[in-house]
Amino acid sequence: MSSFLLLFSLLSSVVLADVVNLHWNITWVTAAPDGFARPVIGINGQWPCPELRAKLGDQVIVTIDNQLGNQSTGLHWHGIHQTGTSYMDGASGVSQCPVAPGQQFTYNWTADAAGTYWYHSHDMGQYPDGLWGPLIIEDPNPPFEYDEEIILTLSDWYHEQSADLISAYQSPSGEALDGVAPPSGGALMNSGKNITIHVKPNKTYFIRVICPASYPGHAWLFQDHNQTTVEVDGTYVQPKEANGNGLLTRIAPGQRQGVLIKTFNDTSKNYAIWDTMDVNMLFINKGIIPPPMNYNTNVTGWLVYNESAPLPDPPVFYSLGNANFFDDLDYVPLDEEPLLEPVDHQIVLDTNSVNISGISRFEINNYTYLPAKVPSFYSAITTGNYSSDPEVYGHVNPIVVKKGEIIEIVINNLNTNLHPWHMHGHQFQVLDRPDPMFGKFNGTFRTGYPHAAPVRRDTFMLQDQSWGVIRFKADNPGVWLLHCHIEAHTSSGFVATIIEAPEELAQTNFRIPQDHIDACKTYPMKYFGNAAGNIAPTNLTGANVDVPSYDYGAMYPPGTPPPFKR
Ligand SMILES: *[C@@H]1O[C@H](CO)[C@@H](O)[C@H](O)[C@H]1NC(C)=O
Ligand SMILES: *[C@@H]1O[C@H](CO)[C@@H](O)[C@H](O)[C@H]1NC(C)=O
Ligand SMILES: *[C@@H]1O[C@H](CO)[C@@H](O)[C@H](O)[C@H]1NC(C)=O
Ligand SMILES: *[C@@H]1O[C@H](CO)[C@@H](O)[C@H](O)[C@H]1NC(C)=O
Ligand SMILES: *[C@@H]1O[C@H](CO)[C@@H](O)[C@H](O)[C@H]1NC(C)=O
Ligand SMILES: *[C@@H]1O[C@H](CO)[C@@H](O)[C@H](O)[C@H]1NC(C)=O
Ligand SMILES: *[C@@H]1O[C@H](CO)[C@@H](O)[C@H](O)[C@H]1NC(C)=O
Ligand SMILES: *[C@@H]1O[C@H](CO)[C@@H](O)[C@H](O)[C@H]1NC(C)=O
Ligand SMILES: *[C@@H]1O[C@H](CO)[C@@H](O)[C@H](O)[C@H]1NC(C)=O
Ligand SMILES: *[C@@H]1O[C@H](CO)[C@@H](O)[C@H](O)[C@H]1NC(C)=O
Ligand SMILES: *[C@@H]1O[C@H](CO)[C@@H](O)[C@H](O)[C@H]1NC(C)=O
Ligand SMILES: *[C@@H]1O[C@H](CO)[C@@H](O)[C@H](O)[C@H]1NC(C)=O
Ligand SMILES: [Cu+2]
Repeated sequence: MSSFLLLFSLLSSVVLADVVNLHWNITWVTAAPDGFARPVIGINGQWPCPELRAKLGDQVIVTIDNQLGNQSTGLHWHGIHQTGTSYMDGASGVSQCPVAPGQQFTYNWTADAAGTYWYHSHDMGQYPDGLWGPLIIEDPNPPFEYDEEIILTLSDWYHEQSADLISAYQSPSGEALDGVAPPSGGALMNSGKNITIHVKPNKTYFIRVICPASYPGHAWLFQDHNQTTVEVDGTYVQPKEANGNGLLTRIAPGQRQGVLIKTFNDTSKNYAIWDTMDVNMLFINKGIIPPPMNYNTNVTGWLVYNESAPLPDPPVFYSLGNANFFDDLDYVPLDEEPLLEPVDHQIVLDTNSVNISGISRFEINNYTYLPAKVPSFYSAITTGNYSSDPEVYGHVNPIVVKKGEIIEIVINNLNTNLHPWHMHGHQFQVLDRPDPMFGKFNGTFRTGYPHAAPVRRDTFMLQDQSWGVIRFKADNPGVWLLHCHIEAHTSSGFVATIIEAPEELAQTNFRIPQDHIDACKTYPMKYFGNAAGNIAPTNLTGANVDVPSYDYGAMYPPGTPPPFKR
């Protein structure tokens, strides 16, 4: 591209950028997506929460008003890099203080990468109560053609509230559950059961599939229709086809996948959309006890061509445990970004569940994440020359990386369940991720891995008792979480904190926005100093060192098994 053209396109993007300005009241709403009415968390009196849509280059400004009365809140923009705006990332206790009831708080960030994303609460283990929605950054020039767009969300649903589920999980009987019990309301599609999606004949649909699940992953297909994957987690990939009658496509909690389907010319029939929760993740008690026989992990919806024609049952595609899946490691980014090398810094994380004084937790290299008394980003900008010293961040599993380094992270999963790992602030290359039971990474990749241009995503599923290796370039100074996206596990300390280029953060003249400081004062939580809230960076006296019980409501007294219907 000539410099003239480059200048022209920069100018045109400046001219076309808009401000998307939203005011969201966060409130309790009653909803019954599976027929059972319960309180859920909605926005402006509505549930499901609204879709947020912006154009590439737009400035997104969302003011939230916490009207919940009895819980704090906050919103994370899942997959958005927040380049230069780490403090807008929305992770409570990390990039901001929790927003207390009665408080308002403004997020302001640039929609700098097109793709399929979502937003959700990153406070109190709260998003399974319904506080999430699709987040779409439209591309003015997508690298494929389509006529219309559809959003399809695949999630799980509980009749119990998150606070109670997390209390139950952290009770002495919780660890056997390996997370939380099978969802009581089963799977939902677009936050409902029996949904219909009306389609026109002879059209190409771009379907943005989002998995805002809180526990198991999902697999889905469109009866008789082939689907072609063109995007994963905001990364365009070389088109790859899955045949509707054989291969299933999988999606993990937190992930997104953009697929194209071509509708038939014949409008006499309708077709099922079939989805199942990943049954492998529903085995409890160290992977031994299967979900109850009568437990339906499936949900069905329909592509409707003809409203007068019947809605067919989904075909039975396979006997469970005998399905063929697409391996997401075989998607190739359209930009073919080469494998990042050489590695400047390798980090090895051994991960497992652990019982600490009767409380079920997860640990990373023998440490469970304990919240700091100051959001870690605020510690990075207020500890001066000490900001590169992991000590100052306390018990948050800090990983300090320098600007420009190529970082390799090896995650060894010693646990008997699968875990979807998500990183804020980046999309990482996924180099290798073998089948279950491969043990720990020994320095040797499998034959054929890593690929020359590895798939790049912000969330990847790690198999049980096996390993995964990812790489990224530390080109986005900020404080970013790396955590399992099963919400009960996040709340149980399955979290590390990447402190990226803290020396740069500490040296800017950045000032925390006044409403973010006000959130801290109201909660209350300190907003300067180290993890203990001390000004002397190495004085950690008073920092959190004990595991909190997350006893939000004490619905289940210690020792009592949680009342899940099995
Ligand atoms: C979905 O349809 C099935 C079969 O008709 C029915 O039994 C079930 O009650 C429906 N669920 C909801 C929530 O409408
Ligand atoms: C948000 O809540 C305020 C205060 O109750 C109310 O005045 C306003 O109309 C609400 N906004 C929306 C969009 O519901
Ligand atoms: C918060 O309020 C909701 C809605 O009234 C209620 O259902 C829930 O039990 C309350 N939660 C806590 C932890 O008090
Ligand atoms: C949002 O951020 C942009 C870019 O930094 C800034 O120009 C604008 O003033 C901010 N708007 C608000 C309402 O804070
Ligand atoms: C299908 O659409 C193409 C244009 O996309 C058109 O040429 C063709 O006639 C259409 N066929 C039918 C059966 O509608
Ligand atoms: C789906 O793909 C298979 C294999 O590529 C092909 O044989 C079949 O005709 C395709 N079906 C449709 C409906 O396009
Ligand atoms: C629909 O009809 C057009 C010709 O009009 C043909 O090119 C196309 O392959 C047909 N589509 C399907 C899905 O059969
Ligand atoms: C729609 O379905 C009805 C009932 O099966 C059928 O009578 C009608 O011909 C169909 N319409 C089209 C356009 O195929
Ligand atoms: C769920 O779908 C699978 C695959 O088609 C099937 O084997 C199983 O019987 C279904 N379960 C129920 C309860 O319908
Ligand atoms: C974690 O603890 C185990 C058992 O005490 C020990 O063998 C292992 O080396 C420790 N791991 C790390 C990374 O410190
Ligand atoms: C390393 O692990 C791989 C499987 O991940 C295995 O095939 C290989 O034999 C192991 N090498 C050594 C030296 O243990
Ligand atoms: C360390 O911090 C604690 C708590 O703020 C304070 O009481 C103590 O005096 C400090 N110690 C030193 C040596 O400054
Ligand atoms: Cu997990």
